[in-house]
Amino acid sequence: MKYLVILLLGLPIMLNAQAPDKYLFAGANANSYKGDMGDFNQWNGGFQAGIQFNKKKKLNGALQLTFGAVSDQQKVQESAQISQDPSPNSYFKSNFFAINYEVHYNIIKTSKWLVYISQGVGFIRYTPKDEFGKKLEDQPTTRAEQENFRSSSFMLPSSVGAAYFLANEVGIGIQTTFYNPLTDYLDNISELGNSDNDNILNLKLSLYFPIAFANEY
Ligand SMILES: [Ca+2]
Ligand SMILES: [Ca+2]
Repeated sequence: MKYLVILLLGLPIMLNAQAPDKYLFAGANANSYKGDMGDFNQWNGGFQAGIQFNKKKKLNGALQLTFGAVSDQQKVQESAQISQDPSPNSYFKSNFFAINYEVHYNIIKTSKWLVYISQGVGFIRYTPKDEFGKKLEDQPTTRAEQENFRSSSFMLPSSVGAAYFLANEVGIGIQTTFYNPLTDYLDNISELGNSDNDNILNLKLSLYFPIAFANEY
């Protein structure tokens, strides 16, 4: 009888000690661009939310939505070169929306700490605009003749991240990601620029909340 009482008293603690199968996460991010106009010169904020799966020890999936923006401008000297026709835009700002799935490989996973690297696949939708807020897509003189683009692309985001969990299973995490979009048009410039694709560096801070209700049924 004594052992049964101990077992019954101990059971809820043992159940609680098990890490949640899933977390909901949400937070803020900062984004910088590398491309035909420059390398990581400006930062723009955004926010993200998603679901982090947590069941396996080594490999966990995550699904996330991100809103953000990237921008850059040519230095005055560079844009003051002899005007040519067509001439590429000297400024852009692209608001973007991205959805991606990623697989995390956990380097460290304890009840308190999580350190991982991840590779994902996703989709990004972006809208490059000039300094007056007008869409560059609608301004053909900023690109080579007959050069058009789609304002959406696949991406292959690569990340490294870490999270710390409190006793109540709420966590705080940071993640650094290169989006690796399969496009050169985040800045509206491709043929009049260099041959590399554009990229986005995304730094994010998220709070994690256990999704517990799934286990109660
Ligand atoms: Ca570009
Ligand atoms: Ca390029």
